[in-house]
Amino acid sequence: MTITSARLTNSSSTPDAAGTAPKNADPHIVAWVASIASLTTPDAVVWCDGSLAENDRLTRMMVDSGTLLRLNAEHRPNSFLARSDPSDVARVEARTFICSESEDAAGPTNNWREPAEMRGTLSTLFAGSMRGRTMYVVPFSMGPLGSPLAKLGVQVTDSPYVVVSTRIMTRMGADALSLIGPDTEWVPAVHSVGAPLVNGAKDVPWPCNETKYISHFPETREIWSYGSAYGGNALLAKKSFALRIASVLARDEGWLAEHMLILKITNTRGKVFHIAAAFPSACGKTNLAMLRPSIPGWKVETIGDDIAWLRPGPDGRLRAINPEAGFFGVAPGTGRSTNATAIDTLWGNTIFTNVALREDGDVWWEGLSEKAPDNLTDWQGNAWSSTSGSTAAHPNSRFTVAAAQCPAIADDWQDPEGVVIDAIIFGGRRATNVPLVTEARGWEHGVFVGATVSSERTAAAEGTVGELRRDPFAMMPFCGYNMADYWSHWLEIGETLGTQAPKIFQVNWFRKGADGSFLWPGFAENSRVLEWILDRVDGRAAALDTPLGWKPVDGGLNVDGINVTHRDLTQLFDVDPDAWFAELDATEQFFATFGDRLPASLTAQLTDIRRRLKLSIEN
Ligand code: TSX
Ligand code: MN
Repeated sequence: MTITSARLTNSSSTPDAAGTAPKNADPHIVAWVASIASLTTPDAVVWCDGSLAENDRLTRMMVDSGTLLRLNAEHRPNSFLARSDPSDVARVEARTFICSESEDAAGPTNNWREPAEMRGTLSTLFAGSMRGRTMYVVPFSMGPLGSPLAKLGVQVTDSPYVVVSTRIMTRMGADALSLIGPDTEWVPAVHSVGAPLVNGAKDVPWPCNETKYISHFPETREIWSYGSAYGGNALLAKKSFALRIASVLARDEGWLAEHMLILKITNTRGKVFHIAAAFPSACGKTNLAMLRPSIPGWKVETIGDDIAWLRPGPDGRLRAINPEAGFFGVAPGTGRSTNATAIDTLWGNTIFTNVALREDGDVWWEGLSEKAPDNLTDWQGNAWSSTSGSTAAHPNSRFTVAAAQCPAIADDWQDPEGVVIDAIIFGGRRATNVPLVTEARGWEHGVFVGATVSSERTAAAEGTVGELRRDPFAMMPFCGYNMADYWSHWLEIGETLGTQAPKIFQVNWFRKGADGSFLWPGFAENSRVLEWILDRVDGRAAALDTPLGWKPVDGGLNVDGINVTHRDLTQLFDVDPDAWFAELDATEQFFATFGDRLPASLTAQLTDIRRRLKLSIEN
C-alpha cells in the first residue's frame, strides 16, 4: 500500500499534543510534536516516560494485537518474539538518503537527494500516515544521562515495537526529557510505519509499507524514516543518529562517531587497557566485544559492541563512550561455542525478532545448538524441519537486550567522562593478503589502513564471491557526509592528539591457507593477538618492519598450546609483493572516485607502501 493522499487533515481534529505533554517538557519539543501530529494525524499522542509500568502496558498490548508473542517464562522470563513482515527484514541501504544542500557534501558513497525535493516527498508520505494509530513521543539520551559526551534526541513513532526496543537500546524516557531545556541541542527523529488504519481497517501484526525512505538532513540534524519497523530503519537512535547525524556533529565539533566496539582488558600484570575496534559486518564484532580470553589471568570486559563516540579529553588523550544502552545483535551463529557471554546475557528481558520458536515456548536459531530441536516453528510462523530447505531463523534475526544484563559488562561502561583508548583496531574479512596483525607506522598510516578496510564477499547473493567489498572504517553505510572529508577529519584529529594518539593496528582473523582452511583459530584465541597489541602499547613487545607496518618478531606472538604451526604463522604474515601491487592499484582506483577531496596524505601512503614493497624485493 502506498500513501498518495497529500491532504493535510485540519489540525483541529488532531489530538492535543501539548495537553498530553509532561509539565516540564521544553516548549520547543511540544511545538515540534504538535506540528508532527498535525501532519501525521494520529488518534492519540502518548509521551513516554520509560517506566517499567509503561513498558508492561505496551508489551501486553502488543501480545493482544499479535505483534509480540510472549515466550515461556520458565525458559525466557519477560521475553518476546516478534515476527516481522517478510518484506521488512533488514536495513535498506538503497532507500537510505543523505539530504545535504550539496551533492558533494554527501559524497560518492551515499545516496543523495536534494533536501527541498525530499521534504516534498516526505510531507506527502507522512500526511495522515498515523491515522488510526497512536503517536509515541520517545525522548532519549545517547550516552550516560548528563555525560559531557552524550547527546539527546526525541523520536516520534507510531510503532510500539520501536518504543520498547528504544527503551532497551537507549536511556529513554522522563530523565532524558528533563535534560532538554530551551538551549539544549537535541536531534528530532520522525518515524512512521506508513500504514494508517482507515475506515475501521483491522491492524496486522507488523504494519509497514513497501515504499521506504530513511532520510537524513545533516545541516538541520533531522531524521525522517518511513515505511519500515525493522532495526536501523526504525530504531533511529542507533545508526541514523549515533552514526550518520553524529558523524556530522563530530566533524563540526572535533570528535569521532565510529562504528566500533569498545573493550576493557586487564592483563596478567593487572594493567588495565581500553581498545576500540571497527569491523565490517559478518566479522563477529559482537563475539569480540564479549570475548572470553584463552590466556590465563587475563580479563576481557565489554563496554560496547557497535558504536563508539570518541573525543580528545581535557588531558589530551582520546576518551570513548558507548552511546548505546543495549545490544541489537544478529542471533544466527551465536552459541555457547562462539559467544557464551551473549548466551548468558539473553536469559530473559529480551525481545527476539525473526528467530524460530520451539514447541516449549523458547527460541532457537541456527548456531544456538549443533542440532535443531524437533517441531520448530520458523520465523514466518510455519512448521519447520531440517528438510524444509530454508533456515528456521531469518539470517538477519536479532536479539534486543540491555547491556547492563551482560555478565561481562565492565564496571566503567557508563563512566560519563568515557574511558581512555589505548589502541584502535581495524579488522576485515580477508582470505588473502592481509596479515593476522600489524601495527601501523603512525596515525596517517593508520588512517590509510582504516580507509582500505574490506571484506571478500561471502554469499553469491552479494555479487561475485571473493570480490572485494570495500567498507572504509566499517562506515560505508553510516557516514553522514563525504567519506573523503571524513578521512581528512580523522587526519585532523590525529594532529590534535599528537604524541598522545593511540597506536592503530590492523587485524585479520580470516586468512586462509592454500587448502582453503582458516589459518587462525579465532574466537578465544584472538586474545593472543590482543596480548601482542597491548604489549606493543606498553613498550614490551619487539616488532619487525614490513612494507605493511610492524609485525611480531619470531616467537613474539604467543601460540603456546594451540594448533598453529610455524608454517601457518609464516602464511599468516606472508606479504606477496605482486598481490600487494595489484591490491594497491585497486585501492588507487577506489581513492580516485573521491576526486580532489581525497586527502594528499592517503596518496602519500600508497606511494610509501609501494616504495617499501619494492625495497623488500631488492633486499
Ligand atoms: O566471530 C568470529 N571471530 C571473532 C571472535 C571473537 N568468527 C565468526 C565470524 C562470523 C560472524 C570467526 N570465524 C572467527 C573469529 O575470530 N574466526 C572464524 C573463522 C574460523 C571458523 C572456524 C574455525 C576456525 C576459524 N575452527 C573450527 O571451526 C574448528
Ligand atoms: Mn553495526
